[in-house]
Amino acid sequence: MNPTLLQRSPKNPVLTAESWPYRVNTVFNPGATLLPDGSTLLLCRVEDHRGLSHLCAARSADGIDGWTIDPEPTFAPDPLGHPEELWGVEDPRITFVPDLGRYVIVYTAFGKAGPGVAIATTEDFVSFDRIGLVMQSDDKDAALFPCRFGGEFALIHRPSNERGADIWISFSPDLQNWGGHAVLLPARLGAWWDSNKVGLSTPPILTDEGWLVLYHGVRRHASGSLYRVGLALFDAKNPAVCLRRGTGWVFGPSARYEIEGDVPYVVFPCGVTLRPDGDTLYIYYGASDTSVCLAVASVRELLAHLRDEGSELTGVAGMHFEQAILDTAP
Ligand code: BMA
Repeated sequence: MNPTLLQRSPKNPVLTAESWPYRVNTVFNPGATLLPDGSTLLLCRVEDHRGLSHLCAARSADGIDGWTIDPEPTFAPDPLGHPEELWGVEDPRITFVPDLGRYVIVYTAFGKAGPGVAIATTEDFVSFDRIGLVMQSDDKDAALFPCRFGGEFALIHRPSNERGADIWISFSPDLQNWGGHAVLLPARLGAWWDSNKVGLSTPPILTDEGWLVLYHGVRRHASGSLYRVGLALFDAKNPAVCLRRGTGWVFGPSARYEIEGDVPYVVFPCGVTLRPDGDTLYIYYGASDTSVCLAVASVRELLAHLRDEGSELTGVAGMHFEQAILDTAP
């Protein structure tokens, strides 16, 4: 792991339960976006003392400190209108879609059937239009691409079952009806850091070399699970094509706030903003399912790292599945 690729902010954790204007248990896994005035909005997952989550917005001029937090939940579960949200809404990813002139929020809706993927849209983070559940359970870790491909929207998500949990891509003409499902990035096997379970971290980032994707890999061990972050690159015009996949993880729990908390040894990015220099990324992550933290990275350096130590992958998602695993073996 290259320790310099993602630099922890000295202000970490940037937001905690103590920052909140009302009583909460934990705040973590925030979606992020830049607003038209250049300020940063985080849509944080807030867990209350029942254990149920809602979303609450925090705004900051520089994306680092001076946060103003909504005085009450910004986006609360609607269990009557949307029973799939009975036990809460979690882990939002935000994509601004210029075509729609709206922010599209993709989140986990947790209901009796299990966690599924739901979509809501907003112009202002004050009023929201729900599209509702788009991927049935078990499915989570989803985000929308900001543009269409051949006229269709594309969604990354992570269905899971007893056989494992791989990252998939699906397409839709209208954000409601989804098809063209294909595996995008399979979990590796055996002892790998990303064996058994992988999931999208932040929404994909468009670079000169393609879509840069941060994803989390989970390694299960005797006393729990270890959540770390790795990189992959996908074709700019056809995001179902994986161009490169990193070998090792680039970020993992080591700071005190990442190894102590409600769920220790978890770093879980859901939000990213590209700073005005066009290279610096502010990556917002949940630490130990307890606080909101910030890590700073350079797109140029992440791409160079993928070139140096990643393996080249060819083939459309869902094809060459076994080959992809062999290709990435050491
Ligand atoms: C995942 C998600 C995340 C959580 C992580 C670690 O499955 O539920 O919300 O941060 O587990 O607990």
